[in-house]
Amino acid sequence: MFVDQVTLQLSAGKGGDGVIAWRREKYIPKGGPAGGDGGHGGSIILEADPQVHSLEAYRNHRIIKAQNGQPGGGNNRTGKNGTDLLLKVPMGTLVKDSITKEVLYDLTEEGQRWQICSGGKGGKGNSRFKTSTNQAPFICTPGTAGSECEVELELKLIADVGFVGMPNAGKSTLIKELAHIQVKIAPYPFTTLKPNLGIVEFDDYSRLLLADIPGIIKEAHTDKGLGLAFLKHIERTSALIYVIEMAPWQDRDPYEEFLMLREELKAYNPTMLEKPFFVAINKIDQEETEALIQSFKDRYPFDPATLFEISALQGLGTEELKRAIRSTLVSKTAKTLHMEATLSRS
Ligand SMILES: Nc1nc2c(ncn2[C@@H]2O[C@H](COP(=O)(O)OP(=O)(O)OP(=O)(O)O)[C@@H](O)[C@H]2O)c(=O)[nH]1
Ligand SMILES: [Mg+2]
Repeated sequence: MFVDQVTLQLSAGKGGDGVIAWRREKYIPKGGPAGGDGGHGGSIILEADPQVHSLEAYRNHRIIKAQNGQPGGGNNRTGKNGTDLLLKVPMGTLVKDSITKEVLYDLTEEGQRWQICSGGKGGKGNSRFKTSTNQAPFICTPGTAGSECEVELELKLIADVGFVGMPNAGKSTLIKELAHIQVKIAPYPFTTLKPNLGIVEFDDYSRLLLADIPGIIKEAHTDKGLGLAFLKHIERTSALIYVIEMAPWQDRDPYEEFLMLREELKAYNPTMLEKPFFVAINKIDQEETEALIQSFKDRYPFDPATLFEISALQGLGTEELKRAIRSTLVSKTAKTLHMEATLSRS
């Protein structure tokens, strides 16, 4: 299951208490203090792991506690430290204060770690308090509490190119064609219910990460259809591809649909319109699409070089689109490499 938001209550481990103990050995009367220190409590650390794709692991696991430190022992034995808890999260996980929603941290790079709750310090045993004037101190200190917090984890995928389109436009078919991944495709709307990620590889072996998200309908910003919740997964992409289907028999105007998609994106976040984009006019293999395509082109106010006539199903025009993506987003990004390794395994 794809989970992209969870609220967690986290508590680091408490430090173990220091103890009062005495050295008791034959022939050594008044052996002096021998109480050891408590161990430190375990901390909680978040780590961005490219092999983790959603926050599902935390869906039914919302209260998380790290281990406490053990109390000290006799013979000056220090208590065992509590084990640190390493929580693996997907790359692109934002950590927010659960109440103010302020972003506290953003885990974007592979292996990036953040200690979110620090374990308590171990208390001191009575050995520590021995002085020249107090050879038998009856003092020890308790371990301190570990820090606690309630946070919201929100996943915003970090892909290079995001697909936007109405349901059934052919977005998943396009990601399948470009990235050669198996995704659910069907002739009805809302086939895709969670984002699909795929890697497109170029002739020079560079790669980019693509994200296909569920379809958007008019007034999605008022929560129609699946709403705009999934747009967050293409909010951080470097470029967008609008996938527009040419469907002559449905009495639809593809150009109006394109404008509608842009309006919905704008309602979500106006900066989405500032990203470089391409338009993939899809399903050109169908009959009677010429007039629609021409009418689209006639009204298209942007650079015609950003417009591609394709058939995702038959692989027509997709090479040209691929080349255009490549020239816009040149470098093979580190995150893509990491994702690639993971996706090829899963
Ligand atoms: N003829 C033709 N059919 C296509 C083409 N691309 C996609 N289709 C068909 O259109 C239907 C919908 O395709 P999907 O790829 O599932 O569409 P989607 O945009 O991912 O749809 P949602 O996930 O519901 O938003 C499927 O039956 C595809 O086979 C194309 O280029 N030509
Ligand atoms: Mg789909």
